[in-house]
Amino acid sequence: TKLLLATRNAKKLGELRRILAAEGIDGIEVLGLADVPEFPEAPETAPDFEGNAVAKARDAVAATGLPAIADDSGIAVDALNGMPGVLSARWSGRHGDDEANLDLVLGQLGDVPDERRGAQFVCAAALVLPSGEETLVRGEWRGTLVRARRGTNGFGYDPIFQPDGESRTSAEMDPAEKDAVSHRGRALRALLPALRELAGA
Ligand code: ITT
Repeated sequence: TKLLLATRNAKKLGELRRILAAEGIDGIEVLGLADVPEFPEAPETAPDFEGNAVAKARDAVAATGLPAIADDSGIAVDALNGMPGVLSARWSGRHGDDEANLDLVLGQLGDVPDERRGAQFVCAAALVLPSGEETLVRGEWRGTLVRARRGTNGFGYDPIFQPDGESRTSAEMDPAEKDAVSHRGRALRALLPALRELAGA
């Protein structure tokens, strides 16, 4: 069985592949968008992560005929009323410019005190099958935003996100450590029953 990971974000694709590989689902060949003919990018217009994840996965299935997983994710900052949220990838106005997006959030937070620097990563993941069957899951990861970048692992907002109970940022954690507790790891592991069913089908 083939399974398409429908993301144009290379770092996100890497994490999705790694998380699935760690779970060792036999009988599923995992593909990225580079392995299928090009198709236009679905506009992300839903007000929530779930709506965007389902829309991206449905588009990928419609374009390729393959089962697909899409992930819509981002960081919701308490002191910014949950923003940038679904706009995390393009908060600065430049889609995928992690540095500019992170700088803008840090600037907007200013010197808000530590106790009001709470934030959570959110990942909605949708598995859509050519039959139309859909499974939608969500993972969250709470922490606080530190004042200056630390670490070089991960991507996006990882250098300023310090998970609750951690003294390191998620960019200072080993990839496998991040996957074990991250929003994306949690969401993908919630898809495992549906994926095992797909593998056995
Ligand atoms: P696709 O829609 O093609 O998958 P995208 O990068 O546009 O790629 P999203 O709209 O879901 O994807 O935006 C996700 C953004 O949220 C991402 O660009 C990061 O800025 C942030 N983000 C999500 N997960 C993250 C993580 O694990 N660590 C750091 N930042 C993360």
